[in-house]
Amino acid sequence: MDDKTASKNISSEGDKLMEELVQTLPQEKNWVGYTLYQYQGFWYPLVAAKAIISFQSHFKAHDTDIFLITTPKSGTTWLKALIFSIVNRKQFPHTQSPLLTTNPHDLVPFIEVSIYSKNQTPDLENGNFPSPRIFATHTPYGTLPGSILKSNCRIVYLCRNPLDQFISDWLYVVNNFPRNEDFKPFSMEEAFDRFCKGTHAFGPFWEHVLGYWKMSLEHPEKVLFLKYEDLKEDIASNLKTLADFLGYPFSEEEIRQGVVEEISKLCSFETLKSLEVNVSGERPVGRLKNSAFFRNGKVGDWVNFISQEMADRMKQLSEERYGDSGLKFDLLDKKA
Ligand code: PAP
Repeated sequence: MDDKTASKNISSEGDKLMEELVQTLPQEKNWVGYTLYQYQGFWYPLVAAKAIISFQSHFKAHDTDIFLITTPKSGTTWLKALIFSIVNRKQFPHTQSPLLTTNPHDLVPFIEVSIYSKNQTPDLENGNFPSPRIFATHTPYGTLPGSILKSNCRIVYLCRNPLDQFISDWLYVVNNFPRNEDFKPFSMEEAFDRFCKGTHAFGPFWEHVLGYWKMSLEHPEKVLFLKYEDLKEDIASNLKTLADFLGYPFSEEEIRQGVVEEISKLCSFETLKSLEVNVSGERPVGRLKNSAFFRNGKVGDWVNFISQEMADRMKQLSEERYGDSGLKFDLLDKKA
């Protein structure tokens, strides 16, 4: 047997063992009937479960790595664009930015979608990823590989109020993914109930957010905790905070020249949504349109979908779960 065939056999043996392992995990259905698997307290679609177990077992962090970690639908696409622009601004002035022709997900890869989905031990060294390596993931804090926690790499965490996140995720799933034909899909109310109980992809929401919130308080030099609503309210000052945290601060000269405003504008919802690549482009796998990542980008859109009764339930849950942790989301009443 030659080396190539041997390594192929080892890798398919590894895949078989991984599949067997995942099938022993607790299972639930997602909103359109696909199976979610529970690993270390959180629920994942099959591909993500396998990828995250491989990531946790094999990933070796560099001190210069940047991890962009989010709850789904909290503005990952936006943050990918912002971080890419901050780090690469000397190489690509805003008029020549790759963002003008490339979707942010193709510039900053997802650990669970692009890196570990096909290969349990991808080669992330040897110049395959220029330094600093920038990766995105929805992995919860307690499941991160030990080498990320031990290294000096930086983590930027982004989350969003749970009502807007739920609506964004619900619409993304029902509008973009084929239904499992043997399954009667959940109504929005049933899906909401599951979200509140924590059985949704990368849930429970509460524990995901709390894990990174606590780490950002204990290790502010390692974890920067951001909220979508705060970025929306004041992108310029958050962009400066982000650049300082990552070790790429804006100079006085850059600030005078308006570089912060240029990056804010380039990465804004309005600019990215209207670029040709994001209007008509598609993801490399799964026939998902790039436009699926740009819906309306507003704070408080939940009022158009969710009853006051459901919102009250979420508010009460937030108070119970976050207690005196200092973490709070402003969930205004519908009439406000
Ligand atoms: P992902 O977790 O699947 O990667 P993610 O990018 O986190 O998705 O979330 C998409 C949400 O961010 C969408 O919210 P909406 O459904 O409430 O509209 C999307 O519109 C919003 N979004 C995408 N890009 C931007 C941006 N540049 N500025 C503000 N919001 C954005």
